[in-house]
Amino acid sequence: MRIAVAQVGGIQLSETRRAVVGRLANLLEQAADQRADLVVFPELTLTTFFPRYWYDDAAEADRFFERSMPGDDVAPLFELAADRGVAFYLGYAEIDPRGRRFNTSILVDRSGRIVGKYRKIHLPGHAERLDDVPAQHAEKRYFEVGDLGFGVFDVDGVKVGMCLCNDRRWPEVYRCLSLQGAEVVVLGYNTPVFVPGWQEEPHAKMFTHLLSLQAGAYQNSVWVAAAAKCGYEDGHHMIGGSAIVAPSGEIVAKARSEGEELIVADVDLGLSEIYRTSVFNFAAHRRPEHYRLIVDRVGRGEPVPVSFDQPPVTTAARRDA
Ligand code: CDT
Repeated sequence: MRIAVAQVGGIQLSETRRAVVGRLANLLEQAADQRADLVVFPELTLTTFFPRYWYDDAAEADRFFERSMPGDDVAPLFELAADRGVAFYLGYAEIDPRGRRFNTSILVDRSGRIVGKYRKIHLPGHAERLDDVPAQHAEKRYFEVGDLGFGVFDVDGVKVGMCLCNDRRWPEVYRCLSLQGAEVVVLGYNTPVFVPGWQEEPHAKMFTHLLSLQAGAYQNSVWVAAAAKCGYEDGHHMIGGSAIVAPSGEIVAKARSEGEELIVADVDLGLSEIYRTSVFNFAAHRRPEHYRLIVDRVGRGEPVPVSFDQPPVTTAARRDA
């Protein structure tokens, strides 16, 4: 499978959906010209990263959401993908028929059919308005926690798992996907340099982003393809670093800029076997009976007592006595 990651530069508040889709179509054309099978677009690809703004009436943010997929503005992207025979992953804000709001991604196959959906589970940030900060990170206000779990879907015979942005930092995500046989994990992200309460040094943001992708890939014998929306959005800076990572944990392609950029890699699915059949042969080596805490406990707590045989203490003083 040849994968293209379409990194997208900043989208300004004033930019129309139609203009954004034009930019995405341009990237998809480039990917098709390079005979990519699958193109990965970012999280919330169709608009600016709106959770940085506070709207007293949350419904004011509804203009950033899609009520149908594809709607009129996005349909040309589906048509182009079908025309060029390219599958794609796309992140967007979704209002479902029940009126519930999710941070969502879809997988669309090369015939233009939606074959998979994911709703973001690890929503970072806060639900309350914060004072005296240059930007909010109000994902917990605008979205509900996803209700679809971590799914794996067939794209041209390849098992593809999805997640979104902050999910990439959580080892449980890759594990849930690899336990279902995922061969490739695709994700989009918006990682602002400023997030309220996130004390990490600016230089560490790129490091921990790549570290998460690389660890997830290696420890689960999967390929990981991650697409950033990055650069400046109305003065707010977001990191780039879109990357394709092999099951060895090595980065095989990485964006150099913070703007529109396509990176491409030939994903050799056989490479996973090296790890799946040896050090990470799950069936042979995993010990789930010792992992109970992972599902029983959410936050950090007290150590669980461990009982073990203790040999009698024999100090030099006792021996002499
Ligand atoms: N969009 C998103 O999930 N961004 C987060 C910001 C950091 S929250 C501590 C991310 O993980 O990149």
